[in-house]
This record gives sequence, structure tokens and C-alpha cells, in this order.
Amino acid sequence: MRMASKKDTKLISANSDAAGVVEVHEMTMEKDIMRMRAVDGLQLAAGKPLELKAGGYHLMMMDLKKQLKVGFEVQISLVFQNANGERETVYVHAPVALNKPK
Ligand SMILES: [Cu+2]
Repeated sequence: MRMASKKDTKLISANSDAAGVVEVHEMTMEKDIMRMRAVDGLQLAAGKPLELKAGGYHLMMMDLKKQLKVGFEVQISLVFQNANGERETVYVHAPVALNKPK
């Protein structure tokens, strides 16, 4: 997923109808060991697209409420907050796909 904004903003939380909890995670390599941790938020600079992808930032869905099947979509709402404290929610439909091995 690729995110872009015309103004500086920050992704502060995410929700989905398919999961009890959605967290913003960061994946890093530490001495050949892949680790991931939840981050407080994801800063999005004006005009600088940010990509969520395997091996980097991603949305982690936990406590799944239903089985995710290829060909179906899940709804995800992303909550952004700018420097003025104004919030905006963006809704996305994400197709369920198999993780392609590299
Ligand atoms: Cu994760």
C-alpha cells in the first residue's frame, strides 16, 4: 500500500472490520534476525509517498474476526492527524492476496 499526502500528516491508528486490533508495525533486521515492533505512528511528509510493504512498515492485523479468503476484500480505516490536531479518516478496500515468496 502506498500513501501520499499534500500536507504533512501522521497515521496514528488503523481499524478493520476483519480484525479486533490493527497496529502499525515496523520490520527491521537485527543481526540477521527479523524483528518487528509496533510504532507510535507513521509520519507522512507532504508530497513524499510512503510505501507499506513486506520487510518494512506494515499494518498488522490481530485477533482476526473471520477467515481471510483470496478474492475477498477487507475494509481498513486509517486515521491521520496533522500538526494542528485535525483528524481525517481514510477508508481503503484491501484485496486479500497470498504472500508471494521472494
Ligand atoms: Cu507486524
